[in-house]
Amino acid sequence: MRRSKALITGINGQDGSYLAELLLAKDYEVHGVVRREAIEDPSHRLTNIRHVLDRITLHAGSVDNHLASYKIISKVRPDECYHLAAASFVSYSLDDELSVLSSNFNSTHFLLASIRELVPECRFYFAGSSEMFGDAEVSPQNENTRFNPRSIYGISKVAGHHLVNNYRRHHNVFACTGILYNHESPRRGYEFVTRKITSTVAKIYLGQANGIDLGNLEARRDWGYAPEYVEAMWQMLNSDVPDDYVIATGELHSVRQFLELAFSAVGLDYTNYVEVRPDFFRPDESIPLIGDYSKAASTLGWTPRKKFEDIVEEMVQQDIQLLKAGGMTS
Ligand code: GDR
Repeated sequence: MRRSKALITGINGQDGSYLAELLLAKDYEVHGVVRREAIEDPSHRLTNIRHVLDRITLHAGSVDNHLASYKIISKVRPDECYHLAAASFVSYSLDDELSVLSSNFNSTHFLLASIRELVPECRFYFAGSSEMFGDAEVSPQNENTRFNPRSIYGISKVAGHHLVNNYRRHHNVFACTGILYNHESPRRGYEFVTRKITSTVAKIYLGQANGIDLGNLEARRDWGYAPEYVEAMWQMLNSDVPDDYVIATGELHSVRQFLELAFSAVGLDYTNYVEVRPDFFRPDESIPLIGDYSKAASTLGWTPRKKFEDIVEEMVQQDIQLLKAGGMTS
């Protein structure tokens, strides 16, 4: 029997790399899209997928270029396409605003248009986000909650989601949006608050830093474990009907709780190391983003498993090992 073929955009990101591992374990032929500079310099840039490079096929190109997307889809002819590449840091700066919307929206559009024309039977996963709910009107949120994005990033994800729905309804593409809440791991980017904390805790513990500057310690998030969230992506594309799903833990924790656990994992008291910087604060986040994943549980059989405390512990320990091995890049 022919092996199923999957194409992952953003394969070197946190989610892309875990998804590649999951699909390889399921005997997929795995293809990934990365920027040309990364292929030219794999030892420095492809850190998250270095261990599977001999088992996957990489394609150089930028998915916010229509011709590049078209060529890659035409060459690979995937059975499943997971579109994870995006500007994913929630920024409120004007410079970022101008590029985030067009690149996040266009990349989704170019892929869907290429799939529709070249491989209409290919199943498509779109990485949606809890930021689509933004200033949510209710808490917890589910698939029926009204979108109210508060950032251009959130707007770009709502726009992409509408496009996905349009292709599903009008062009018969099996396309799904996963509305994923924050999900973390030792492969999280250093700019996100969890990894910023665990990488700095490792540095403090090993005598390479003295403290950490943070924004609002009372900000709360629904933090899950990334390897489990990529399982949900696969389950969505392998169910009977295309649909959208909230993927979350249904639990809220504050940045302060994360800090406390991360520092205590190395026997330190966070209050001696933290400086709160009001200029790092985001606009008001009074109604918390917390996800109701009951549809994913009943339809896909997906549930979150790893506990918050264990995620923090794993991230701190891994960062200590990484720093000792000289592999920390930030
Ligand atoms: P988020 O993740 O914006 O929720 O988006 P991030 O880790 O950046 O922020 C989480 C919360 O922590 C507060 N915070 C800080 N955040 C950062 N980055 N740095 C700080 O110093 C700091 N201090 C406090 C923030 O205000 C916020 O409340 C992530 C991304 O992965 C998106 O791509 C994804 O769509 C959503 O999660 C779901």
